[in-house]
Amino acid sequence: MKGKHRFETKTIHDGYESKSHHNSLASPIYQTSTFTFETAEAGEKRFAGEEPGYIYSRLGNPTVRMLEERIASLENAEAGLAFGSGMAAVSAVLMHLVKSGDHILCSEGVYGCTFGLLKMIEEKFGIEHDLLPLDSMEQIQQAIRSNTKVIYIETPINPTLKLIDLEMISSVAKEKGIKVVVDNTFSTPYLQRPLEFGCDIVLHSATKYIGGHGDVVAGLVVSDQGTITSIAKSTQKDIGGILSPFDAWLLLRGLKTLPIRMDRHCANARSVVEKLNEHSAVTNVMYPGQEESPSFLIAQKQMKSPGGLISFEINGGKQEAQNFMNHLRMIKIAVSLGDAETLIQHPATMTHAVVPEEERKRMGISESLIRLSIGLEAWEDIWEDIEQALER
Ligand code: LCS
Repeated sequence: MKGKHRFETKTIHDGYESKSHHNSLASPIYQTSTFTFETAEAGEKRFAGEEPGYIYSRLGNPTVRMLEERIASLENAEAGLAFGSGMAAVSAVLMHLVKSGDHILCSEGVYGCTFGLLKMIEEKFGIEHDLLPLDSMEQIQQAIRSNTKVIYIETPINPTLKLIDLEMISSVAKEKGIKVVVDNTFSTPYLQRPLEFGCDIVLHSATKYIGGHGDVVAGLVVSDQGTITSIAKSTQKDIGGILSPFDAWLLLRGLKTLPIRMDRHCANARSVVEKLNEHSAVTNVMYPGQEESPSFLIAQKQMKSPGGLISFEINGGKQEAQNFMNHLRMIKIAVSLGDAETLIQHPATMTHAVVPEEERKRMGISESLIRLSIGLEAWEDIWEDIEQALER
């Protein structure tokens, strides 16, 4: 079934063939840790790769495989791999690509724990990195060293929502034989498919829009078959950050409504952005869908829509930001994003608290910066809640 249909159809059908599962409409959950062999010799053949079939759920599970096939199809990739969290995916990919003495070039601005991981592998294994804006070809060419193995980017960047030109990055990287890894969490394959712009590996915190209901923590990776097989047999198998069959099933279910959910998230965000721009207590609205945004043209080029996240600064500092959040009535104060509920968080003290202050400032994360993950509620209710809290 893979590849035949349009995106909206693929989110529902790809990766699952009901005929092979007693015509069950919903995909079954193979809640098993291991798989039995008819004979000792059959087991030997499976381990040797001479006979197809499952062995042990850390090495592969049918429900998880359905999800891996579906996400690969949606990202237009050859293959996919599922993990127990977004960070398990990020670490397995980086551990696969680099070794001691290598260098990673990274977007100036990444999720706080990705920043923490880069620091940890620098301190423990001597894998160096540079965080740079990556907004011009000359700057990237100058920053590439003889030991640079990976360019790692988020676009949109968490939480400033700056964009990076995927085509530009991949053209520079290709010349030098460097792999480009894109964290596509904020966009999902419905809004942006980095492999189509020449990038090599795409990963997700599937905890967010892909799950979409705030009830699962998961990660996904897609790439060419060789790369995925290699990660599956090395950093996934031996470090072991795998996804459970039930969580894979939740994600298969979540994906079925991804396009309609994303359309609503995006439409709601546009309406709220307009209102935020008009409010006198709001000083700086960060949203790549506005013409005045430095990322506007990149959004037009590589995204179907700029997404459902908005960051903004308000008059004042940390105290004013926290006061505003404390006066919200419907909107929930929580990290994570991409859920049905509108969520709000304060990056400087929450998702990016691990990033040292100086580094945070360079990333554009001020004390008055607030990140909103626009939910699926009526946008008027979202705005009315924000407005009354701003007035207070
Ligand atoms: N990549 C991005 C862009 C993220 O935003 C996150 C989590 C991760 C990777 C890690 O994924 P996880 O292991 O949590 O599934 N971002 C969070 C956030 O912004 N608020 O809470 C978590």
